[in-house]
Amino acid sequence: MAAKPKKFKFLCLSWIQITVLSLNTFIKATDLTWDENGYILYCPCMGRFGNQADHFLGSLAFAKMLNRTLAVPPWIVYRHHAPPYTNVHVPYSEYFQLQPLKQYHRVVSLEYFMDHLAPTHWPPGQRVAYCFESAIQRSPDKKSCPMKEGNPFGPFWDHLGVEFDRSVPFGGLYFSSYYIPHWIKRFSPEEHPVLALPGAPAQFPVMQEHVGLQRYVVWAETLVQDGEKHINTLLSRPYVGIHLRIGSDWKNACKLLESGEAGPHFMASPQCVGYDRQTAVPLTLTMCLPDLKEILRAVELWVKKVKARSVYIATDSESHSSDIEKLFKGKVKVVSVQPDVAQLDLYILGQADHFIGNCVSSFSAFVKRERDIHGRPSSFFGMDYPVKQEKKDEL
Ligand code: GFB
Repeated sequence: MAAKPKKFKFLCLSWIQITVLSLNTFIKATDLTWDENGYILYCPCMGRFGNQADHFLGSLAFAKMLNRTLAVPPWIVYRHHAPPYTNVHVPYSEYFQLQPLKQYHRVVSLEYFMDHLAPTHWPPGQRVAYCFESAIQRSPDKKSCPMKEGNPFGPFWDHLGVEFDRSVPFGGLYFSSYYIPHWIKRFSPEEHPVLALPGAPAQFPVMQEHVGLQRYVVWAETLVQDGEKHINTLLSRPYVGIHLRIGSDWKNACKLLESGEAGPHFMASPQCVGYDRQTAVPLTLTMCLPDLKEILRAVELWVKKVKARSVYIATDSESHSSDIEKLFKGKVKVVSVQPDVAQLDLYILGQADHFIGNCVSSFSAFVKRERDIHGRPSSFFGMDYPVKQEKKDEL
């Protein structure tokens, strides 16, 4: 066969190079592709991790209902009692994987949005804030959304380098599915491509139909490794994991129950008393703030039931580990790590053979949801058998 002329070889090579080059540009371009359906940005400005997680599930559902991409915010961690003595903004992907969320809906991390999309599509000068009219009334100038008033609002947007140029108030709209057509009519993506909100577009606690979205919240590999290392080295299975929410802020919160100011639905309590207000069982003070007697009772019950060889205690204050050790006369190993990163406690509780949580705490609620997804049993202090929730379809 005759050898191919040099010119032909050169042409072939150039064609391959051009194809590779344009393929590269294409891949980069899709990475950076702007979603014409618009975006939702929000500050997870209410409460600590458990509260923020509840809000995150609702916000994810809201973004899907509006068919806008959710810019997943970092977690706000309040490190005021330990270095760096300030708010820390932890990227979502440090605790959880971003990819599994995409099975449910389109997401980008807020950091990615700011670095790669905002410079072109949401540049300084065009940054509009959206908030309830009532919020505007609370702002110092009574004209703009109080996006950066106080902590954690100011530090959050400062961390992202965002100043707002204009405000658009809204009234008569809420974040439930009923209002979706109104949202779409009022805020088209053409005119309002980026809806930046001062708080999560969601209810607290998470609505029953969004509880199942927890399945898309999948631990980051490094956290899994760390958690598994702790479980394998410190605990013997079966183990019972318990969450003691008994610190001073919690004692104050539970006082509202004593005074009768709170009904059965108080913070995260629908998770155990039932979501339906008509049929919800009463919420007792013991369920909110178990005393040592109740803690020992419940631990003894479940250790016996599951024939546990160890107990893992996660706590926001004292662990009561010596009381629990005494209860089992040293025959059951009792462990409390009190880690610097609270998520390690959440992981270890999530993996326990049985979990005893605090019904009112959203920190416990995170664990309960994750365990439900994987069919692992949970109970609560003051309630050994939580009310069976009617299964609701998520979107
Ligand atoms: O998670 P969270 O919203 O649950 O807030 P609640 C409680 C925070 O306290 C957690 C720490 O995010 C942790 O930082 N914490 C509580 C724990 N229990 C533990 C534990 O067992 N281990 C570790 N490592 N840390 C709400 C708050 O808390 O309670 C609100 O979000 C408010 O801001 C309200 O304070 C009264 O729903 O329990």
